[in-house]
Amino acid sequence: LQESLERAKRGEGPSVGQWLEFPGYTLARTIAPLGQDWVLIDCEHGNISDNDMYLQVGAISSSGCSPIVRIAGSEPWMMKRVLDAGAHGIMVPMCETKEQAEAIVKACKYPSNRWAQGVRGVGAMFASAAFNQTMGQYTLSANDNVMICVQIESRKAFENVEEIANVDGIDMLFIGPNDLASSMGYAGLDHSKVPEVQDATAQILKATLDAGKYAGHFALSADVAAQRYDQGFHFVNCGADIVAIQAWMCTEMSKLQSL
Ligand code: 3PY
Repeated sequence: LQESLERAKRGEGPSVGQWLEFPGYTLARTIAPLGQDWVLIDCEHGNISDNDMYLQVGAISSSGCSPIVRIAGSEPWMMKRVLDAGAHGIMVPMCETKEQAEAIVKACKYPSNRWAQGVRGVGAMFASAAFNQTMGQYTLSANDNVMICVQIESRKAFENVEEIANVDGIDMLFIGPNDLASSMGYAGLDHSKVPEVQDATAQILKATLDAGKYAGHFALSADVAAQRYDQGFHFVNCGADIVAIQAWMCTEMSKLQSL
């Protein structure tokens, strides 16, 4: 994950991922070796339980790909579960203030000199395997190795984005364009055609880059992902499992129905 982000920062190609809304070890095992840098397990909107998340994190990491988990809210216990499962990165939705961002960092870091405020509990029995490390190695290095990403996806977050971007320990700001548009009064519309949303997107990107952080943007196709990369975003997905399955099945079915 780290390597792909650095590559993207050098302008040598995006950090690319897949997005899972469905549960299942078998699904994760099938997707993980396809060549992307990471696979995101969506526990916010997907049909993915805590147990499914554990199994998918293991399946993805054992294929040499980075599991990233989006949690449902910003409760510290949710972050603890995901980190202890072995996620290489955590995505927290709806971060709107500097204080929330600081609380997220605190929950994700073990107490140490640099992170004296960290409160993460020690118990990474499963996480170490996901990093190919002993438990001791994992515990010593997790503060530096686990990517912390917050989503900027509301008008309030946009207004506070410079402060959020400058919170120490936040590695990435990721725009959720559907929620951002919705919060600006454009729910359900094509956000890419709404100037107010696109202006906000450009300003969020600038604040993120000015703070030296990684920038991510949600995308439902490789074409959109490529446009976002060209715009300056480092980290992009190229669709989602449910979207791909529905699109492929509809296309194939309609060929037969049109006979
Ligand atoms: C959004 O588009 O709002 C997201 O969070 C992506 O799922």
